[in-house]
Amino acid sequence: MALVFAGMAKAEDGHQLWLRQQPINKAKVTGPECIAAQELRTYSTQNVTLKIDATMEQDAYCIKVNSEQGKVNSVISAKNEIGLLYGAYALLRGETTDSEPFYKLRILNHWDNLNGTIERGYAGLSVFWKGKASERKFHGRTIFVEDPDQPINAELIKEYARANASIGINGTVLNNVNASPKMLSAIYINKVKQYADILRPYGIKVYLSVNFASPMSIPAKGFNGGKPIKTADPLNPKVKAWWKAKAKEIYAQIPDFGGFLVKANSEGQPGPFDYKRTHADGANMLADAVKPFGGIIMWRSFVYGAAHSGEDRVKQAVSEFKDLDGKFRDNVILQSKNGPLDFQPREPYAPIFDNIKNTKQMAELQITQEYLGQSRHLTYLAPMWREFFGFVAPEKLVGIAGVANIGLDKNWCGHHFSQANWYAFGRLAWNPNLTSEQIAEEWLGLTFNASNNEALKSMMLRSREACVDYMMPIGLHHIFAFDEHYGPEPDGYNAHVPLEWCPVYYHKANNDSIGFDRTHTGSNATAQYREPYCTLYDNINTCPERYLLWFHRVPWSYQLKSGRTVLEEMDYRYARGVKEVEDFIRIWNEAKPNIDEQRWQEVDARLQHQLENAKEWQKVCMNYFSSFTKK
Ligand code: GCW
Repeated sequence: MALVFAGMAKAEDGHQLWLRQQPINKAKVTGPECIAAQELRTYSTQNVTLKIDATMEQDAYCIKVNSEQGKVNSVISAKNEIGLLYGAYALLRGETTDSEPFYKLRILNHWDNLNGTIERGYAGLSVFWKGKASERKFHGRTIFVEDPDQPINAELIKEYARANASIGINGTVLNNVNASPKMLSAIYINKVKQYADILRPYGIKVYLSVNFASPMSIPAKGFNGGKPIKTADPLNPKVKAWWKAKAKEIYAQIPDFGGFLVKANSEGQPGPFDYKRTHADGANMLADAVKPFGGIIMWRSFVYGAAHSGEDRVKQAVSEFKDLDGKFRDNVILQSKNGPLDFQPREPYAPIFDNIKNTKQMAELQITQEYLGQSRHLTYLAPMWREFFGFVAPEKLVGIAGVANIGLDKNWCGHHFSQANWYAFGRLAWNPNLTSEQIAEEWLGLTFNASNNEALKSMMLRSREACVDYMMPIGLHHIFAFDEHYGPEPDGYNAHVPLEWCPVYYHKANNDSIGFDRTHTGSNATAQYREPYCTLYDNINTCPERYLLWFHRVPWSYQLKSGRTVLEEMDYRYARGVKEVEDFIRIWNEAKPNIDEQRWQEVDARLQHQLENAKEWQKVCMNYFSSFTKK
């Protein structure tokens, strides 16, 4: 018989995320019977009274801890059961303060396809959509097709709901922004309703990404005899009527449906521009359709290659949207990525946040580490998001969206430490003023019982900067291998794809110089920034060196503040990045006695891989860039 010793680390596979408490089942909980009560009864070490206080703000909670004669009795008050639930999770985390969320909209964006695959997903297939393997193959690879007959996995979605509620996330977009029109077909709306029913008690609303041309291929209930129509022109009365009928059809099943997220006229997606209409025409038409039901439209500004094709890509969002500012309905929110290009390890902030003043805005952060080592590198993203909030005041925004890193992998995120990014996203959406350090400490405590392990915390806090160093230091950007966005390909050029997808377009290295001149002598992207940044970035002497090659083109002989030339500085930074990963491995080794076996091994294997990758980046990039100076 196997002996189990008290206190021996139990095997863990990470599926519990940061919710690893063992049931205690001793607490007395009084007040309304709800999920908060169940959670506290199961996991709390103290007795708790739950109180509804209708005067409180939505989602806010108030915790009072009373200790009498060695017995702890807490009181949690909130406006409704959802607020109580947030309070319950806070109490279970050991918080004893009052709190209310900074943002009303704290939304995950899943780039999940109906066939079960996930665009930029690195943790297995979709938790929402299941496909089946088709008989056809593409270059030897299995192709998945939709299979709406597959039942949903209600248990897993309940776990998903609980995890999100525990960090305050209150909305989720269930499908890819590169949206299939089929998402809006009756059979899938029915599935969305099933998800909404599971998520509702956890305070999570569902939203959908929509394909702007949906009216051309999908019927809307009670409209046009069940036939699609021939256009998606937003000013066409039939199109307006189609979307109104579709909204009615959705809300009949999901009365608290959140609304639509739209990627239009970007990377091949249809949109209003196809009919010579503006983004405002498109967004407002949809806004009118969901308005009677309280819905919103999140319209993405990630648009390039449409009306301003050919212009420096980082300028195009402002060019497309600036003149439309103030022309959107009040239930439209413009959703923009934190940087002007595309979720690079480091970008300056996106100047669209400066240029749009009379339209509601949301930031889109990417939790899935598309360009930061995916689920194979340990890269803690809170410092990157906090950096963004240093430029774009949280008050400027009405909400935060995060591109999810969740899949069917046992531990949800592929890398155990990628869970920290999901966690950090939720915590920052609740309170963007929390520090990266606080969040790391909290997460380490809950996930590894290691809240006061300074070394692990420092590893997390240094990891994003290390990634910048070993991938693309001093303002280099987008020098990734085509499509996978994983390894290095600084010489990447392909005549068959848009130039804006090619690494050489971004660094422009030749025998004399390197960098993209985005100052007034070049593309003048600096002019899109508010002061003092406009002047600061435009002038090479004041431009922070972390953005040097993003904004400036310099000769190879250019000396940085360190006294090193550009190439020497690169050499120094790539090496520094590699050394950092070596140090992470050392730290992880030292933590071994305190970490359960399986998770330790899995993280260790990934760290070894990360080190190999970092060395590869160093080698490939240094070989390539030094070749110019040797000619
Ligand atoms: O980051 C790029 C990705 C695409 C993505 C696109 C977008 C969903 O490489 O995969 O498509 O951005 O954000 O729309």
